[in-house]
Amino acid sequence: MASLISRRGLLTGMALAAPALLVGCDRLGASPSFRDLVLSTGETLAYRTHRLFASNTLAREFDPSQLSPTFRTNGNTQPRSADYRAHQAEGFANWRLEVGGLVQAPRAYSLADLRSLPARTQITRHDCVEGWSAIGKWTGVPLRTILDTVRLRADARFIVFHCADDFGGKPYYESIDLVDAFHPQTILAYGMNDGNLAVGHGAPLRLRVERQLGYKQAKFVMGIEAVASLLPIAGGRGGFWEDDGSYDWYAGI
Ligand SMILES: Nc1nc2c(c(=O)[nH]1)N[C@H]1C(S)=C(S)[C@@H](COP(=O)(O)O)O[C@H]1N2
Ligand SMILES: [Mo]
Repeated sequence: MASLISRRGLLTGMALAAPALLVGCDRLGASPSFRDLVLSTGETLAYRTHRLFASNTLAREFDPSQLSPTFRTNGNTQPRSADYRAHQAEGFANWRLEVGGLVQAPRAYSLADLRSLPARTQITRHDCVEGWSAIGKWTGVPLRTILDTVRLRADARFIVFHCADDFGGKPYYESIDLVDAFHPQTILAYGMNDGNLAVGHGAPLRLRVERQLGYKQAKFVMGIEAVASLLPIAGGRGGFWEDDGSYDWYAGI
């Protein structure tokens, strides 16, 4: 959390101090309503700054020699739902990724379907707010390939990832905006470090959204939903930790 705060402090300082950014600053609402903006979902200063100045940048990719010797697991490592465990026992042969919501052609994908689509592999650094990082190699389907197939409706603004696990009965979920959803490095990963994605790391499928922090990298993804607003979902803040009040919805790095 400390790094998040200092990062926000840095961005705030930058935006307020640099004359070149004053126009952006106005647009960001450095005014009496600034506090409201910062506190409302999706309107943090970091989010606005990223979207104004760096929406298409790529996250750094690394060389295979830089892979971390061990990549720890974090958060839930074994969903306890009977449904998930049944799929796990079958090696996910009958598991399906459900893609729906505000799309014109909802559909379900088996793991074989996903593996048959053009894949992307990337070596990136995962940064957890709890203060650790690891470099891993991820292989999967670009999310935009899926979204181009199901065709978003014009009113879709966010993509929500519904996960198989829960904390105290509250399902884990996450969400991103369409800039990140169509970003070339945003993939649905079924492979890690040249092997199958292990259960501890989110099998059969996890999100990699490489310009954001660890908690956005949803594991055990069962469904993807296009929505117009995050407010009607669970606690209305766009993710499990966001609803909990622990972390911000936008975790750009
Ligand atoms: N479904 C689900 N996704 C999750 C979590 C979780 O508990 N459940 N933890 C998050 C956090 S805080 C981190 S740092 C990463 C950990 O991924 P890893 O277990 O592959 O290291 O997954 C993220 N995605
Ligand atoms: Mo994390």
